[in-house]
Amino acid sequence: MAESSGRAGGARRIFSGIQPTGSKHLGNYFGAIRQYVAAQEEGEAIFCIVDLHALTVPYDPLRLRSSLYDLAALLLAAGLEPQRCILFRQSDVPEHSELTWLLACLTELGRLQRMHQFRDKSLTQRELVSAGLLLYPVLQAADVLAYRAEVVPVGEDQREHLELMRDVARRFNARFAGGRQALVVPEHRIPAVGARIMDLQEPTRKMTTTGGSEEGTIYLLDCESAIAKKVRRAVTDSGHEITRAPDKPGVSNLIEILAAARSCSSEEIEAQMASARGYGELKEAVAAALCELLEPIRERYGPLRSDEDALEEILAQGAAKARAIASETLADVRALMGVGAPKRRPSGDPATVAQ
Ligand code: AQP
Repeated sequence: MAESSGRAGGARRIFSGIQPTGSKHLGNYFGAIRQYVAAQEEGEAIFCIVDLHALTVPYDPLRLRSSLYDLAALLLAAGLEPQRCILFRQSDVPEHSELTWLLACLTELGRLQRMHQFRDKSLTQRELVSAGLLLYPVLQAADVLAYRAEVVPVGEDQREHLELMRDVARRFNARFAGGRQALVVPEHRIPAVGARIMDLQEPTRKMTTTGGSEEGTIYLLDCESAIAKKVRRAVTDSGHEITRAPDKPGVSNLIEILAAARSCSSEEIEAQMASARGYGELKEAVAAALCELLEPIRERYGPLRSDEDALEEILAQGAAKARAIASETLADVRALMGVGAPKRRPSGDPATVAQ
């Protein structure tokens, strides 16, 4: 049975998924996309545009297709390189859906009902609250476990889902594999800075694709003047000291954003800003750093987005490579769970079932 320990060269496998919903924002970039780009240096990097997850909230089928291309082009513009990673569309690899069902049969209903994301979204969603929304974390577990990935780069909001997937993998291994790591129990990787970027207008809630304010959300493709305007209008707090504190969520968020943009710690930003004349200077520094960071992504995006055939080709090649890995895991999972015809050794001895 293929397991991560037997991987050629011992390279770590890194996997993450991202939804093709709406326009991607600064939180997605610092929490996830930037980590994806760095992961290409480190090991076998696999990234999935999770269109099946996007069906769990109200959506328009035509818009979904075009958002998928938007996101594929954005990921490439941000630095993913098809020669150095596998980039694919979730629905092109049917093993994700099959594994979801198999793992759903190992997941407690009550735990899914208590998940924060399910509770929040089912309360605010005006249209159908589907069983798909409840099963969202199981599909996410299937995404990662199908690749026996060791590391999952995500933002802070995904911590609870990662814990569930780890527990599902452990339960599978205990119940069906005699405690062996037939499914790898993955580690999450949450960045030290930028793991939870907050809305600029409501700095006590996270920057988000759905339900956030337009003015409080910096999109990765915002032009320089839009970035400057949003940062200038960001809600700050009373006082004038540029330090983080629980009663200063607005300033704390701006410090965190600047630290993430400059790839340093928030303490360093506080030290650099110690002699600043006030919040205006902090905002100027944030706007300048974001414009510098995002300009090259915006420039690369246009030409990439305009060639949908090329994007399809990249996704198709990625899906073929992804499927080769996921189908091996599925064959093992099916065999261990007693599903389908028994796997037989190629020697032809019909009495011997391979596991
Ligand atoms: N505010 C954030 N700060 C840091 N990381 C964040 N992420 C999301 N928001 C923040 C991380 O981005 C990755 C992709 O998340 P997704 O696939 O859920 O995409 P999304 O729908 O665009 O994410 P949102 O904004 O959180 O949308 P909602 O809440 O509307 O569904 C993940 O790794 C996530 O942690």
